Amino acid sequence: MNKLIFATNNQHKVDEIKSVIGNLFEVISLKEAGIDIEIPEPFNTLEENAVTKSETIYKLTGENCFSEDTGLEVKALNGEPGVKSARFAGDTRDFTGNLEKVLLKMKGETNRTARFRTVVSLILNGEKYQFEGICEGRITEKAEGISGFGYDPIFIPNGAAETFGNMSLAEKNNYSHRKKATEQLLDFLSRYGK
Ligand code: ITT
Repeated sequence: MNKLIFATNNQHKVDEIKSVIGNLFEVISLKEAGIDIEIPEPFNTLEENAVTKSETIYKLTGENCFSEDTGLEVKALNGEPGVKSARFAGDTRDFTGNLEKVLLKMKGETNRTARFRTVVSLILNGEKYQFEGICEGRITEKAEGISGFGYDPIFIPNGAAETFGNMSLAEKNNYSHRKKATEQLLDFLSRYGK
């Protein structure tokens, strides 16, 4: 039970989640497990895509595992890019193209409210569990900073003056959707079986 495979191909997510879990559990990325597959994310909700990712790896390995699906939900864009966050500007999954598309669609828009939402899907001893983490904030007028990944340079979390792109990983963790979802996962794991 101490070992968990993290069903992701995104190394930034691995770094962020390992920074929260520390050595409480051994988190093994797909790369570290020697698994090289692209897991499809065909659904219209973060919840369904997250479950698909964890189920795929559970069927393959029979090991306890978890996955997460994250979306940037922009109010003035009716929740877009949302579940399409990875491929907003096309199938090349280009981080810069994606954030430029958001900035373009938000040009002149005064309501810049947005949030990141992370859904974690855990499969533990064959049972499925789900956790959620939300970070409210706003979209900037232009990209700022080079830290993090994805939409980090265009998102300022509530209570901060800088974008995630201008924060260290530790600073991002003070606000992060992923940190909040991972804390719920940790809380569940620490109580499991007691
Ligand atoms: P998986 O292998 O885990 O599926 P992925 O990169 O495809 O990795 P998602 O399907 O969850 O991940 O796609 C979400 C996209 O949203 C991701 O590629 C980033 O562009 C963006 N994103 C996710 N979390 C983010 C964060 O904390 N900060 C900025 N952008 C983020």
